Amino acid sequence: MKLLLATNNKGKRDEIQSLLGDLDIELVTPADIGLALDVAEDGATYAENATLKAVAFAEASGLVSMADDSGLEVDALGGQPGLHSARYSAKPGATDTDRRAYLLENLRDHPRPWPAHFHCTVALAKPGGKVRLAEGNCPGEIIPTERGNNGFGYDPIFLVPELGRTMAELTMDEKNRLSHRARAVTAARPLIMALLRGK
Ligand code: ITT
Repeated sequence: MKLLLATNNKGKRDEIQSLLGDLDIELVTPADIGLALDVAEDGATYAENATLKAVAFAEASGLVSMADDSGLEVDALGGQPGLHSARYSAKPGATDTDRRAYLLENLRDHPRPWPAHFHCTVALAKPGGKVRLAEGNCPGEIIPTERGNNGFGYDPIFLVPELGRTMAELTMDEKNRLSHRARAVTAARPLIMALLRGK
């Protein structure tokens, strides 16, 4: 039984591989099967974008595929960058570092604290079949100075209040105990097994 991890983001892929590593299935990446696919994420919701990615990868590979659409929602910015988290920047070719700097620039005139949460929706698609969804959230707070070198994206400026550490100061195992992605993928586990068993 094979599950294709339908993402081009290495940070996400590593986390999902660790979260599902104990299941009795083979996790394959697009690179493993020589598949390069860049899906236009023009849906209006996380669920729509996750579905677009999962279906495109499932149809291109013939494998049951799992995609993740996720984002950071900052209260003071009315939920931005949200769906646009991966592309949130004023300049083309921006890196994760540029996007964190841009977010902090936009927050500068707002009084602290800056509550925020990460959201993740995962979509599971079987070629020619129906799509199943699961979701997870993780609350926290944006801080003005980067801390930690682990993780990816906005992790260095996302504080997990109960631990007093940023996501980038957590090991992957620690992040995988509480993150939005961990919650969504954990909720998806029975759906994955049912789909792979043809149910
Ligand atoms: P794929 O579409 O190929 O999966 P992507 O990075 O484009 O990769 P998204 O469209 O779902 O994925 O964008 C999610 C963005 O939200 C991601 O690039 C980060 O900037 C941010 N993000 C999501 N989860 C995160 C996490 O766990 N830690 C830090 N930032 C995260």
